[in-house]
Amino acid sequence: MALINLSKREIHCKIVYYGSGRCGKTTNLLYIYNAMNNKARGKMLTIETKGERTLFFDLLPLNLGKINGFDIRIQLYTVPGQTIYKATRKLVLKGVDGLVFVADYLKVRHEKNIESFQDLRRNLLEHNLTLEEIPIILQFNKCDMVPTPIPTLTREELEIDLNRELNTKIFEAAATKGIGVFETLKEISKRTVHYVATKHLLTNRAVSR
Ligand SMILES: Nc1nc2c(ncn2[C@@H]2O[C@H](COP(=O)(O)OP(=O)(O)O)[C@@H](O)[C@H]2O)c(=O)[nH]1
Ligand SMILES: [Mg+2]
Repeated sequence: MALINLSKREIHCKIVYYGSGRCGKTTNLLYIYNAMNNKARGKMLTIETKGERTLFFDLLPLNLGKINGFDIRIQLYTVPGQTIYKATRKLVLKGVDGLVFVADYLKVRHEKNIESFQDLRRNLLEHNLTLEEIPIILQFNKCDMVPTPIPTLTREELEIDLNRELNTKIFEAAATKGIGVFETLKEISKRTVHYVATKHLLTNRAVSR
């Protein structure tokens, strides 16, 4: 999906927010959309049907300004978390350049977090990709729920479930309040642009539109 246009000096990358249903992926994108000015953001496209559940996916194009004279254009996607939308999740991952795995602090989502992570690994493999090669960071969302009367997981539990093999950077977030949202976006954008540019240099092949 990554596209480096040398004549227009543009780099386009695709970042996917992955995670179980209701963990807060759409809330991240909505916060970013609302916080950015019209120049930097494109139209946020959400295809949804019943209530607030994402039954298809969200797409938010962003213009992150210039790095080394190149315009950085990023497309943020979310996947529908519910188990039955496996085909859509696989489709959304096509051409992914960077990943944010959003985990939910709620204890009731313990198994769902793990299932979603395994689902991500499997779906990437179907595109001949692995978690080891694509830039990925973790976001532990709903930290505002810790501690509340509602049972939550601890950071250590989430780390054991999700970061033993990855060993990547973790951002605590409360997406509804915007806590950690831009920190997450900044880090994954940085890693993704670096990955895309390095891959491009290695193959030394520019794709023009
Ligand atoms: N308390 C709290 N609720 C959140 C947070 N992030 C999302 N939610 C709520 O969780 C529900 C599901 O969020 P949504 O973004 O639609 O989840 P998605 O299925 O991953 O896209 C919504 O009611 C959100 O308001 C958070 O950080 N804290
Ligand atoms: Mg959603």
